[in-house]
Amino acid sequence: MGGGILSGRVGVVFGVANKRSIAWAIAQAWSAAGARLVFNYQGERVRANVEELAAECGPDTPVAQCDVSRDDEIAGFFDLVRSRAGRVDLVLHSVAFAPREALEGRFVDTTRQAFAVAHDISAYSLVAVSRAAAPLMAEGGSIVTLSYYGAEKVVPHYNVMGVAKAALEASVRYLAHDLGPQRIRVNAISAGPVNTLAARGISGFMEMYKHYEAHAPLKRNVTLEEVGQTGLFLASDGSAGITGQTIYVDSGYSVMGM
Ligand code: NAD
Ligand code: 0WE
Repeated sequence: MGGGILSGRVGVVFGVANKRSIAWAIAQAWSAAGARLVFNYQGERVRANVEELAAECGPDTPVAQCDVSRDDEIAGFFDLVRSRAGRVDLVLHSVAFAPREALEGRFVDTTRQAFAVAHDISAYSLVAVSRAAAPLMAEGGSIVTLSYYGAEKVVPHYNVMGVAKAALEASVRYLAHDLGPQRIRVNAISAGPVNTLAARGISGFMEMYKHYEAHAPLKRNVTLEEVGQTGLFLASDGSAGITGQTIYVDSGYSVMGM
């Protein structure tokens, strides 16, 4: 991996659950470009999965628990990153959660608790992770998160997740302003629908998938590899002048007015 465009860089990856995770697609692209990686897992349920995938990036790839709703786990995770890698150049935040009921009924019925949980895990966690990573990013670097069109326009049933993604995209801009002087760039990828664990449970997901095929300019859905390659671009010096942005990887769907 000596000659890759990310050789010598250390990347921290939040959000791999299985091989279909968007985080895994981006991690594979980073690893193939020569980055050394550290992975989180959310809890024991996905630990073995993540350990197995991480080993594909190198035999000593560190894997550690980090529930991003817990400040103590974020602190402990970055202690481990410091001891195992000594530095951070890249951070991938590919984490979202809202209670299932909140994605089923009407947005107007969102409870205070569901609103708080969705924003805590899906938006605030980017702020917390960025603050913990920044002291290790002494030579600057790139922070990448994942968003979705429901941040900007109403997508039926996306509900409180759309509001949380709007907060996430605004957080990207404010983080870009704060961390820019340290040469840390912060950007979001707004991906079209991808058939992952987080999407599969959603009723009507297949109809939405077909709707994109019918209406997006490219007349197809995006692939995990395409999202991975944009993640690689945003991590690399090829995007050195880009920060605070939301980049659409959606077959062009978001430009359509009808
Ligand atoms: P996924 O289920 O593979 O990934 C979601 C991840 O979030 C999982 O790894 C899960 O463990 C993690 N997570 C949830 N709560 C957490 C917590 N408290 N602490 C730590 N980790 C936690 O699904 P995905 O589709 O790859 O989702 C990744 C990101 O991509 C999300 O931000 C999602 O909103 C975004 N996204 C997905 C799509 C899509 O259609 N799949 C489209 C656009 C954006
Ligand atoms: O961000 C997402 C989904 C994130 C997500 C998924 C779940 C399912 C299981 C967050 N929380 C939960 N909670 C659960 O209990 N996407 C962009 C995928 C997605 O989800 C939708 C979509 C799309 C696209 C929900 C409704 C409408 C469209």
